[in-house]
Amino acid sequence: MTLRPTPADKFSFGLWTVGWQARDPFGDATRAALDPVEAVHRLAELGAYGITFHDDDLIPFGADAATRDQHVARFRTALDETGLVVPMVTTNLFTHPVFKDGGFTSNDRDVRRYALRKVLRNVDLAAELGARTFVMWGGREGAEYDVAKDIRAALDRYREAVDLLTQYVVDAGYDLRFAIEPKPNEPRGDILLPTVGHALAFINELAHPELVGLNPEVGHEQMAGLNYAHGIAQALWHGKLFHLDLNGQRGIKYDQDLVFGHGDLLNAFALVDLLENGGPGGGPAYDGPRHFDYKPSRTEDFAGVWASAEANMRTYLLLKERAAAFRADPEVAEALAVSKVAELATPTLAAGESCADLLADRSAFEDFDVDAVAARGFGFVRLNQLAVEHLFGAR
Ligand code: 3MF
Ligand code: MG
Ligand code: MG
Repeated sequence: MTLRPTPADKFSFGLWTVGWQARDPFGDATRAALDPVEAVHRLAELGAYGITFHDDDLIPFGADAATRDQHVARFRTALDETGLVVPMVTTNLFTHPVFKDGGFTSNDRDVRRYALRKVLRNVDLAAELGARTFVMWGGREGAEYDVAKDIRAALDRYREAVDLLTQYVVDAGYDLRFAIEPKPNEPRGDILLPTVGHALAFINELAHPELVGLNPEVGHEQMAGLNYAHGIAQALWHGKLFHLDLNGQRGIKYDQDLVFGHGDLLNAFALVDLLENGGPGGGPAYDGPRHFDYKPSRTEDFAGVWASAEANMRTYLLLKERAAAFRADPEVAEALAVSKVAELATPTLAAGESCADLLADRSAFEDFDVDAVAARGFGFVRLNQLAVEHLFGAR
């Protein structure tokens, strides 16, 4: 087993992750600013394949055109030197105070128009750098006070914004799709499109639903008490897993952004098993970037930043190796059969069988031995223990 990541593993990081200066609501920064060029070089050395950014991570907010071009040019040079790619770009519509009531859904129409202009400019940059996914995390699209936000009007404005952006991409001929990143709260008291399910339903109401999918984040679903691996499975089922944000979260509390696997490790195991082995014929179910959106903890110096970046990738590779061992174990195969896991893929009615046929089938009801079947155990605990033991490396 090699735990040395290579570009073939498709690991990517946000500039804002390793570049986080660790300012929090209670304390000042504990680290100096990180030059994006250095981030590119260090991540490439560690074996990552991609780097992603918000416009403001790369180009300081409000920079003039010449300064903007300089920042982009330096960054491009670093990409060329290292071979790192930019699979995804996103827009910061949350830091500047002008966005305090949101971007696309601010009550103030002038702010909404400004937000659209900021995103449109960034869409051009994304296309220029060859990104295929444009993430939209609406962190400030929400409210603290129920009476202060007309939620139906806000959803109308959200849809108006996404429809305008998808039409822009179609008209420009860009090979770019949008991915909505749900989050239940933080920084707003309540954020619009709080979970994978809400976002999936919203996409159905759009003018170009085929251009819009999801970027689900581990911690965001877990902050709502939801099962991330289940959310990812449903996103895959809808054909909407365009991108994903991997990190760690321990329970329903503030957004922790821990290293991937440093939260619910068993769910991370199930997730990697799904991504790597859940596709047709047991291959990968997802071939996009394995993108880490974590924060090197505030306690860490720069050595700790790079150690934590590496930890995300090592954990992923370890889980991938453990999931392969789980799938290859004959005792697991036997336990899966006892648990009838594969039987769920068999349609409940036979091919060509009608509802009338089902009604006429006495074995399905009149002669069905309810008590005998009810008494049968499924053996799920034994199966899960096998997963735990593989996760420990005990098998
Ligand atoms: C916040 C997030 C965001 C998004 C980012 C990408 C700052 O909890 O996860 O990170 O991932 O805006 O669009
Ligand atoms: Mg997050
Ligand atoms: Mg994120």
